[in-house]
Amino acid sequence: MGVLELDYSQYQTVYNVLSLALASMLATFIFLLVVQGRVLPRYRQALVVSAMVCLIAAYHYYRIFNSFTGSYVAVDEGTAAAAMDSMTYVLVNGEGFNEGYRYVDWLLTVPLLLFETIAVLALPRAVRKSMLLKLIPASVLMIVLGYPGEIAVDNVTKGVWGALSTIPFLYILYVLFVELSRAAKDQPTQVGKDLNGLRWLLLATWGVYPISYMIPMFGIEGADAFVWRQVGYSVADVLAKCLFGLLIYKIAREKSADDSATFAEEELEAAPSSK
Ligand code: RET
Repeated sequence: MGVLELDYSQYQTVYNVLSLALASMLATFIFLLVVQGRVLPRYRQALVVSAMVCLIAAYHYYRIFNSFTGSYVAVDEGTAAAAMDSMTYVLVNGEGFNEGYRYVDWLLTVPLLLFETIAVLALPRAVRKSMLLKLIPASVLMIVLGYPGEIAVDNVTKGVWGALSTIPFLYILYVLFVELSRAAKDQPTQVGKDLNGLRWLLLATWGVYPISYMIPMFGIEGADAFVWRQVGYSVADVLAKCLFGLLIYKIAREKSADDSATFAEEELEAAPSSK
């Protein structure tokens, strides 16, 4: 889909933000793989899953980027060929800009993000299982219900699907903020602190998605709405995947140091004296 025409700065904004997201995903993917050895084995699965999320996203950003550059061509309407502001980019016939890649990406990465959140807390097996059985189906439902509204052109259809998708979204927040707190009550205080950090980052970044989705409903129209949506989704993706992955790594390291005195000594204490 996409809009029919973008001006020079609108085109550049989308182009650059997609490129930034692709670079961030690739770099975080490599980082999370390289640091595997710097946490105890029991926390490595969370890091592997987080790296997978970044790789899946990098692939999709590559596809989104190509879809974008393939669907808009530059037309110079001015007399001076060098004048950038006379340049417009028009949507060419063909497949068009494919918004679906984002939803395919989320369908895979959102359940994985929830999995890594639960995994790094190292809760008892039964608690882990019961949380995931609630969170994962709800996250799939949230994405599937959001898609028809994303591709809809009128605001009423968008609103209806958006509202339906918000129900599982609120349920996920309820499970993370209420049920998970109850389940983690008997855990060491550090788990409680980690959990708090993770879910506030999660709420702050996940909240950007429905806001970006609703941009056309705020009266922003046409190309501006398109550009803001791409910027919103891409920035939110970088925070929800890369920054979140780095926080998972930080927590995994702290927990490793708490769990094992040898690890703490080798990884934390030995570092300054080895200089
Ligand atoms: C939609 C539709 C409108 C209502 C809501 C939505 C929520 C989307 C979210 C997406 C999160 C994606 C993540 C991706 C990172 O990998 C589908 C936009 C509530 C919360 C975290």
